[in-house]
Order: sequence, then structure tokens, then C-alpha cells
Amino acid sequence: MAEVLDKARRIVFTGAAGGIGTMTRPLLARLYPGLVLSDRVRPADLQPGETFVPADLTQPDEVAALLKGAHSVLHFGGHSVEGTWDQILNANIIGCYNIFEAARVAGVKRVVFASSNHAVGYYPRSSRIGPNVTVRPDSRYGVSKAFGEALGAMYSDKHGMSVTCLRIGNVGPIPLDVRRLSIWISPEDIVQLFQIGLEHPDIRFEILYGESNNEASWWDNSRAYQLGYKPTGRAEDHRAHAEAEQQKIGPDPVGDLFQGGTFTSAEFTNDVDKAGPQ
Ligand code: 15L
Repeated sequence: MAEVLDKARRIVFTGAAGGIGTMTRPLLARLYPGLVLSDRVRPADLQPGETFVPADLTQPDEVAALLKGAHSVLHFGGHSVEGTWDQILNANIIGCYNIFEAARVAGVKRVVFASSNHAVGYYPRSSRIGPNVTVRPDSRYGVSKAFGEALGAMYSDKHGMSVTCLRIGNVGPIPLDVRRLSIWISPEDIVQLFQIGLEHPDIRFEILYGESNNEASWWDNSRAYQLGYKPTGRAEDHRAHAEAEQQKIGPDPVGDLFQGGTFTSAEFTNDVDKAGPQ
């Protein structure tokens, strides 16, 4: 990495008690000692030496106190799947706004935002997309991620904040099913993307896909590679497991056509040939 980050700088990680937080914290603790972990609830497995500051993202005062003096933010807090409008509005729309606005006020230099593949979930599995396609959210959740990307672009252009949006596929030790063979990312590889967002000197505003080195990928992630990404995970190594798991799930006539899977078939009332880009 060209720029060496001053490790003494305050880096705040929201959503630290969630799935991605739990999988990446041990790796991050080694890279960024002093990382400030935050969530509404204390992580059950908080280690001695880890710093935890509770905050409710819907409360601007709590978010402002959390980000005071911060240099960078890994924003992974919020609602991580489809939810009611009330849940999404509070956790992902208001919460995300509160983070970016408190970051601006606090003079935060860099934000890495957990976007999602569900911001573009209605692209067909037969298409290959890059970071600059029109968003095609597959859910209220996906819309909130597109909103977060738009906020990030605005704070980058208007206020000079370095913002990296990670359109994350699915983070885990192995791909869970056939769809995840195309979008899986290992905890180690997503931490590499965090590092790029926190440290790479060239970042103004970027959308990168959060996937490992997947042969069945639907995404052009060449920008991540240009920025130094060297994923070590390979979904194909787990194909037999993913195919066996898929047998247990059975077909989804809508979800199997689109990248977002079950998020696209949930609440679906359209014809499949009228959904997604023409
Ligand atoms: C996501 O955005 C979710 O946070 C995660 O729980 C998975 O559903 C993932 O997408 C996925 O698409 O597999």
C-alpha cells in the first residue's frame, strides 16, 4: 500500500456485533490496534483490549459523540437484510445519513460503507456488470444501500471525503449455495478491501464489489484489482459443497434468474420478463 496509515488514528467500526463484524474483528485487531468498535449492543465475545462504544445510529447526538476525533469510519451498522419500511428507514436511511453528516462535522477523512449486491439485485445472472451500472435494487434493503452509495458520492464530491462503497456479496467461511459461488467473499478478502478503503491514497469515491476470486463471478471488479486487491479465496474450491446445499433448497422460478436471489422473488408481483434492465 503506497500510503502508510498512522495506526494511532481513531478508526470507528459500526456494526461490530453483526455477522461481518464478528468474522472480521480478530483480523482487524491485528491490523488496527485501538480500533473503536460500536453497535447498539456489546459484542458477546468482546476481547480484553478491544474498545467498545455503544451507539444507536438513529440518534444524531450518539453518532456525533462516537465519531468525535475520528479519522476514518468503517460503516457496517444498520439492518442487514430486507425489513419493514420502518426498520429500513430508521437503521439504514436515517442511520446512514447520521453517520455521513457526523463524519463531515468531525472532519473524518475516510468512510468505507457496507453497500450490498442487493443494490443491483435485478440484474440477470446472465449479465456481467461493473460498478457504474444504473442501480436495480431488489428490495427496500437494496434501495437503502443505493441511498448510502449516493450519500457517499455527495459527501465525497461536496466535502472531499474519501469514500469507498463495498457492494458486498456474501461474507463467510465458504459459499453457502450455488448463487454464492458467484458472490462469495472470505473474511480475509473483505479485510483487504477495508484496508484499501482506509489506506489507498488515490481514493475519492469508489464502488468496489465485495467478492473473492470467483470463477462464476457476475461482476467486473477490475478497479479493486487496480487498487491492489489480491483475493486469496476461490469459490470454485467449494463447488461440491455449494451444489449439495443447493439440492436442499429447491428451485425459485424468479430468484434463480436474478443476481439478488430470494430478495428478488420476495413480494414479487411482476412478470419475470418485465423485471430487470431491458
Ligand atoms: C446481504 O446484503 C446480506 O447482508 C446478507 O445477509 C446476505 O443475504 C447477502 O446479502 C446475500 O446476498 O447473500
